[in-house]
Amino acid sequence: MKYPLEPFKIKVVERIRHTTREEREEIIKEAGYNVFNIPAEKIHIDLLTDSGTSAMSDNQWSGMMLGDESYAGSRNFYNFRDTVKDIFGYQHVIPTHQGRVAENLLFSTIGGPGTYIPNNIHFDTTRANVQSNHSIALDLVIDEAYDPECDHPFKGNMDLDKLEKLVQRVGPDNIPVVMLTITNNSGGGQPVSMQNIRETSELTHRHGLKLVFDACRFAENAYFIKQREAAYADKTILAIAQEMFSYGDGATMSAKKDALVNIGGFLTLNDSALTRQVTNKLIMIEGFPTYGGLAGRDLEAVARGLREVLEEEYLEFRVEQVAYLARCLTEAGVPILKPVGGHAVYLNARGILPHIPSEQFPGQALTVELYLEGGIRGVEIGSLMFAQKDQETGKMTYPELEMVRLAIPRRVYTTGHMRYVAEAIIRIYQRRGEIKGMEILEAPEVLRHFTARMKPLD
Ligand code: P71
Repeated sequence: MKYPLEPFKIKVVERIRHTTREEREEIIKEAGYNVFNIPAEKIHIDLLTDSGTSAMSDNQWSGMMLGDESYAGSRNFYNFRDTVKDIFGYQHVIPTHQGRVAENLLFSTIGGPGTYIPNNIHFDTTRANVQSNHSIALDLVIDEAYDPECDHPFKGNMDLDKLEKLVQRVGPDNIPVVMLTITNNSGGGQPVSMQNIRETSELTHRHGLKLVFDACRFAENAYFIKQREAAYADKTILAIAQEMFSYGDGATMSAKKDALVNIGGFLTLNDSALTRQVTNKLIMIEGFPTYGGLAGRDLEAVARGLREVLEEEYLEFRVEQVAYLARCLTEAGVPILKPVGGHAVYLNARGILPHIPSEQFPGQALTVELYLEGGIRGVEIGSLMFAQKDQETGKMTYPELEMVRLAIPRRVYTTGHMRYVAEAIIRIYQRRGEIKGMEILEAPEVLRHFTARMKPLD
């Protein structure tokens, strides 16, 4: 089995503290069986998210010492802006402190009652920002995305038929923007092909609509295009990224993913009038347009991270490390979402725990077991996160997939850590029949997975 070799060596280390199984039983109970409530020091391998958890390079850290903390016109802003413009190619660059603020600025400006925002699949913060601005959020990904066994190379693709039908049904005037999430996180970190981006762009622009990327993991998407789409095998990642973005009109970005930083984001747009509206809001909620809620040093780290993420050796290891964990699991028969995504392995909780129905949160039950078995923190992406009352009918709807995501932080864990994670999961899989469902004790209506308190069923 190919053993991915880290293309970096370690200059600074961070201690991991061990807990015993008995300690973990106490800790998870106190946390209301919700891993968001566990102090990070009580976690052995933290795969809750790949967001904001990257290890920065010596190059990024040294850039932080060059932070210019001027209120207006910091030199780091210009470096940040020029880097974003070089890769994304849009006219205006609006810094924010994370991705969801870019979403909020966009949807609070263009959304509203009677409007529809299609996406391949909205990520939960995007959906929440769309819905709280009274627009209807629609997921129009290809059907293959919902079949965890289907090995389609570009399972993040937009279904052009569904998009065309939506435009016919509600009319282009009621679709302020078409979104495309690259890679498609909620569908398993699956890429969108260049062909699909091009065709989505053609359809969108034919109706006079705008295409905006949710670009958090754009470099991973570009790497998959290089691997899987013949015409791109010899192109650089930068050239592929530039071509992807050339088909759109803007992007929201959480720099906490593919900009290899711990905090940061931006909105980048071609539309000058929209940019003016958004910038006025930015000043009210984030800060002056040359820092947008970030320190000058943070902007420098983003600029440098955006260059580093385009390095092919980095991306090869990144994708191979995730694939290695997936291979260890599939060889032991553990059902996972196929094909493996760019930033995470998604355990197929419905496949692992077929005896637990959606109303009893199989994904959450598995998440709890991961913590108990190995001190591993994953995140449920299933009924706890996504079950909701249908906006039009009021009926409770459950997501098609019940998954547990093991998101791999960038440049943080070694392949040895991946082996440890695989072994713990395989042990759980061997005793899967004993695992019971969960019930909610208390939870808010929106984004309930963050704060819900649960308990295992007897
Ligand atoms: C992820 C996150 C961060 C997260 C969010 C909610 C619960 C747990 C973890 C954030 C995304 C994302 C996409 C496609 C926008 C955001 C928001 N993902 N779009 O996957 O994946 O970015 O966190 O910087 O606001 O763990 P933000």
